[in-house]
Amino acid sequence: MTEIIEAIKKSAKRIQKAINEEELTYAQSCNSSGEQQLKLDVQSDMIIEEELSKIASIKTIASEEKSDPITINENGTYLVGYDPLDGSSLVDVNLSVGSIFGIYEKSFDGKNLIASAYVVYGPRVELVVAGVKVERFVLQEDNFIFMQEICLKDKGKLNAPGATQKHWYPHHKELVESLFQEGYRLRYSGGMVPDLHQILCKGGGLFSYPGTNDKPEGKLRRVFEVFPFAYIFEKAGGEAINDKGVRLLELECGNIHATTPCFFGSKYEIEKVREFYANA
Ligand code: AFP
Repeated sequence: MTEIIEAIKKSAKRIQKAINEEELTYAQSCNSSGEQQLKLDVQSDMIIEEELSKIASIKTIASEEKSDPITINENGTYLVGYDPLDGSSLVDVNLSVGSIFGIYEKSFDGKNLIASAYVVYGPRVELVVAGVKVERFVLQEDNFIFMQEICLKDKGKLNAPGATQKHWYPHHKELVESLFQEGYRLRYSGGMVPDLHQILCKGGGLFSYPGTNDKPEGKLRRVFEVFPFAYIFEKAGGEAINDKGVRLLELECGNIHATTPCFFGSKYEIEKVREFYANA
C-alpha cells in the first residue's frame, strides 16, 4: 500500500508540471464517456499508468480515460481505479482540478474499496489519503508535508449542487432551496475534487450530483469518482448515499464506467436528503 501512495505522490508532481507546461489543446480522441480529451487528460493518464505499472502488488488498473481495465500483474493483489485529471475543462480558466484514486481488492465494487486518495492542483498542491483515517498533506518543495487529520462536523454551512438546474426533479429543487433557506452558502466550481475538498476542509456541507430528467443515473462515475469520495466522507465522519438512501459503498461497480446519483455530506445534510427523497 505504501508504494501505491508513493506512486500517487510521484504522479502528482509530474501532473502538476504538465499542467504548468502543456498547451491546452484537444487530442484527436474521445474518452469512453464520449467526452473530447485534452492533451493534458491523455498525458496525465499516461503518467499515472507509468507510475502504477512499476508496482508488483497491483493486479489491474482502470482509468476514466480508458475504455477497459488493464491487467498489469497477474499475481498482484490490488486493483486501482483512477480519474487522472478530473474537471480538466476548468484548466483553461485556471480553476483548481484534481486526480482521484480508489484502491480495491478482488473487484471494483464499492464494498471492496480499502483506501482512497485525491490530489488537488490549486494555488497549492494538496494530497488527501484515506485509510483508517483521513489525512491532508501539502506539497512543499519536493515533499508532501502532513497538515491535519480531516474530521467532519455533524452539520456544515456549504451547499454544492451539481447538474443542470433545468433538469432537476422537483423534490431535488426543494432540497437545495431548503438548505439555502437555512442559511447555507453556494460553493460550486464544477470540479468535483475542489468542491468536495472545500466541504471536507471547512467541516461539512452537502455536495449533490443528482439523477435528472435527462440523465437519471447522473454523471459521476462509480469506480473513478464516487466510491473513492464515499470512502473518504465516511472515514471523515460524514455519509455518502444515492437517491434511494443506500450507502454508495454498498453499490456494485457494474459497467466500469457506470454512473450513479450521489450525495456526500455531514450527517445533518444527508438526513435532509433522505427526508426530501423519501417519497420521490
Ligand atoms: P469535466 O472533467 O468534464 O470538467 O467534468 C467535471 C465533473 O466530472 C466533476 O468534476 C464535476 O463535479 C462535474 O463534472 C460537474 O458537472 P456539471 O457541470 O454538470 O455540474
